[in-house]
Order: sequence, then C-alpha cells, then structure tokens
Amino acid sequence: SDSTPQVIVIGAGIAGLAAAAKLQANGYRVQIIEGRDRIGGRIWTSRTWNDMPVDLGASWIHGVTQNPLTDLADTARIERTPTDYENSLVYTMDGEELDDAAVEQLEEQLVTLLDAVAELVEDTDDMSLAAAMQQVLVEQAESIDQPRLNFSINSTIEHEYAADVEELSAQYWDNDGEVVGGDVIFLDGYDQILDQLTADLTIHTGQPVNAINYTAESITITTNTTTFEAEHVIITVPLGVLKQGRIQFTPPLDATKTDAITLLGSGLLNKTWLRFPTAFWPKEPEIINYIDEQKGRWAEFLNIYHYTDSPILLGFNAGSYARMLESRSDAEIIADGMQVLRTIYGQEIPDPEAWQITRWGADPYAFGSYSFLGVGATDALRDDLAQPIAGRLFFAGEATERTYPSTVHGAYLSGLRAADEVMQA
Ligand code: 6YU
Repeated sequence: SDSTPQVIVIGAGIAGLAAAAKLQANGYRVQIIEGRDRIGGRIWTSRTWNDMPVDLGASWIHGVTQNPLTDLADTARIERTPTDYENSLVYTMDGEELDDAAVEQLEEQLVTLLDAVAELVEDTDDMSLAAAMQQVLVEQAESIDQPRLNFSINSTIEHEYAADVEELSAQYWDNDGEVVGGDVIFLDGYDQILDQLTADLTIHTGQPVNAINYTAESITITTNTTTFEAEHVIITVPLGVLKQGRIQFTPPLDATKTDAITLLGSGLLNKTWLRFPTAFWPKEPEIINYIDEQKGRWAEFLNIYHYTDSPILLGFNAGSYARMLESRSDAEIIADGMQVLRTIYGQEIPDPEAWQITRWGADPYAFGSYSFLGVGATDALRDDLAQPIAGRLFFAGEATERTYPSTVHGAYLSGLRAADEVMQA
C-alpha cells in the first residue's frame, strides 16, 4: 500500500538523515527508526544551560572547503566561528607556560618523529604507532622529554583519532583524506544543520532495533514493540553498536562483515563542559593545553570564554584515559580536572558551578565516539563494512566511509552513497 515504506533507515544520525532525505527527494517512501528519544546521534546539542547551547558530540566542521556541511550551513545561514589552533597556550606540570620557541620545537620534534615512522613502516609489517615511535627513537638515540612528547602525541594524535598510540596502526592511522580550509564551530549548536534534512521526514524515535531478518525476497526489522517491513533497509548504527552484537542478524552476517566489525576500532573521546562563577583564565587563547606526566590527562581545553563572554571551559580526554575517567563519578572527574587547572591557575580558583560530562563509551546507542584503524586493520575494511547484502540491506555511517571516516561530513557522504545504492538496486 502507499503507507508501507519502500525504505527503512535505522538511525537518525547525520548518515541516516542524509540517506532518507535524498531518497525521499527522489520519490521514495521512507521511514526512519531511531532507538533514542532524540535525533542527531553523535551530533547532540544540549540546551539545559541558559547562557549557551552545549555540544556534547561533534564540535567542528573539519575543513570547510568543498565540504558538504558548508553548503548545508550556507543554505540555512547558520553562523560559524573559526578555530585558530595556533592561538593556544601550553602549560607544564609546574604550571609554567611554555614559550613559543619551546612549543615550536615540540611540534618539529613530532613531525620529525612521524616522518621517520612513515619511512619505517614502508617496509615492515604493521605495528602500533607507539611501537614504531619507540623503534625510531631508539634508532635515533634521541633524548626526548617524555612528558612533552606524550603531550604532543596526545593533543595532536590521540584526540583526533580517539585512540591511544598503543592501539593505532602505524601504517594506517592517518590514512584518511586531507581536509582543507580550516575548522569552524557552531556556537548556537551543531544540531542546527539537521533542520533542513529532517523537515519532511517520518521519524519513529524510542524504537531500538534488535533484529533484522533478510532474504532475497523480503526484509523485516524488529524493535521492542513493532515489526517493520520494507523493500530496502539502510542501517547506520555506530560500529560500537555492531561490535556489541546489539542487533541480531538472520541469517548471520558473513565472515567479511564480521571481520570488518571486529578489526575496525571503536574509539573514545569525551567532553567535560565546566561553567565557573567567573573566568580565572585568560580570554585571548582559544586552546589551553596542559602537559602531564600521565599520558592523556586533560591535555586540552577549548576556551569558550574566548568566543562568548561565558566563563566556560570545555575539556577533552581520549583513549584509555577517557575510558578510565568514564568509570568515575562526575565529582571525581571534576576533581581530576580541577587538580590540573589548580596547578596552572592556583589553589584559590573556584570550583565549577555547573558541568556536563559525556560518557560515549557506555552509551548503548554509540559504545564509543568514532572509529579508528588499529593494528591489524586497513582502510579496505571500511568498504567491506559498507558492502550491501542480498540487494536489500545497505550500510552507512561514519565507520563505512573510507576517505573521511570519523567525521560528520564523512557520515553525511556515506548516507548519500547508501541512498545511491538503493536507487540503483
Ligand atoms: C566531526 C567533530 N567531534 C566528538 C565526540 C563524538 C564524535 N565527531 P550516529 O551515531 O550519529 O547515528 C547513528 C544513530 O543510530 C544514532 O542516532 C543512534 O541513536 C541510532 N541507533 C543506535 N543503535 C540503534 C538501534 N539499535 N536501533 C535504532 N537506532 C539505533 N566529527 O566532524 N567534527 O568535531 C567531531 C566528536 C565526543 C562522540 C565527534 C566529530 C564524530 C561525529 O560526531 C560522527 O562521525 C558522526 O556524527 C556520526 O554520524 P552517524 O550518522 O554515522 O552516526 C592543537 C590542536 C589540535 C586540535 N585538537 C582538537 C582535538 C579534537 C579532535 N576531534 C574532535 C572531534 C570532535 C569534537
């Protein structure tokens, strides 16, 4: 009948919304089934603070030039604010500020190290990025200030790839496509870019899918309350959800798929938003960096006070340090962050009066922040994950995108790609 959907899209994140909007624009009857009681997925703007919206998932458009998100934002006239990563301060464990020359030296050291790693892995078996770095350092007999090296690794690699250098593949960790034009944030909320996609779509929220049954003749999906039938299904749930086996496939997925799901990594980046009674830190820098002995400890704060007049800091933690923190209470996480801030700005600074803390690793609709390529993985696995099954089941989402994985624009492009595949099926 006319009310039965031709296509069901599982997940109302940017990939699912892009796929559904494109199919509907091409005359398909589409319905979206979303597990959570909200849309957006890993784009999640909280509006519980009066002074500003708070992005708990994605913050940036990574590389605004020739980026489809720039077109979306232009069309909807959404205000964007550039981030100048150079406009940063770096503090040591003694709370001392590093001068520009020292920061530059750190950056150069890291570039040299990564160049040597790239050369090393050209003719060796894959190993972890940490092992490759270690090997290069030993070969160069380089004496290196370990905390400082940890810091550059942390703020430049582990935050971006949401995994420890001990996990990342030395061959493939940065095999993703280059982005150009600089990064921007949405001070009024990343979720604004969803509006024009969702305008005419039918979205059922609060319906976690737990089973997919497919044959060459038909495909049905089952939620807690309902069974839906369609001609085609596009599944966009995060890699972490697939890894956890939250959805039962009948017949089971083949080895190519299950290998891709096992070998691709589901990484972790968490955010801690802290709002203080007054700002006790400088307004000028956009990024406040901190070098700790312990790798991964509060290496980076985005200075929201720079952009607005609100006394707010946004802390980032990634990889194993983020995983360790996730198991702690809010009070313990804040105490850890405050210890770092007190090292820099003095014992007398006030505690935050409000906070918002993410736990993406424990989130049953994400089980991680975004995917990465660990040792044993190659970017071809992303194509394996993307490959349609039985002409009926199609895959999209950040982890299926070979060129721009782990980003919003990559997820968006994967949704368009899956829509094309359905139209050609
Ligand atoms: C980007 C960025 N960014 C931070 C954090 C996170 C991510 N990313 P979705 O998950 O959205 O959708 C799937 C849907 O399926 C969802 O709605 C589910 O609820 C639903 N679902 C699940 N299970 C279901 C079931 N069983 N049944 C039904 N439905 C089900 N990307 O471009 N810019 O700034 C960030 C960031 C904390 C968590 C990000 C960023 C990643 C994107 O958010 C992500 O790829 C896409 O949103 C995924 O979309 P999707 O549709 O594929 O999945 C000096 C100096 C250096 C500078 N340093 C900066 C350091 C920071 C580096 N990176 C920062 C990244 C951030 C902040």
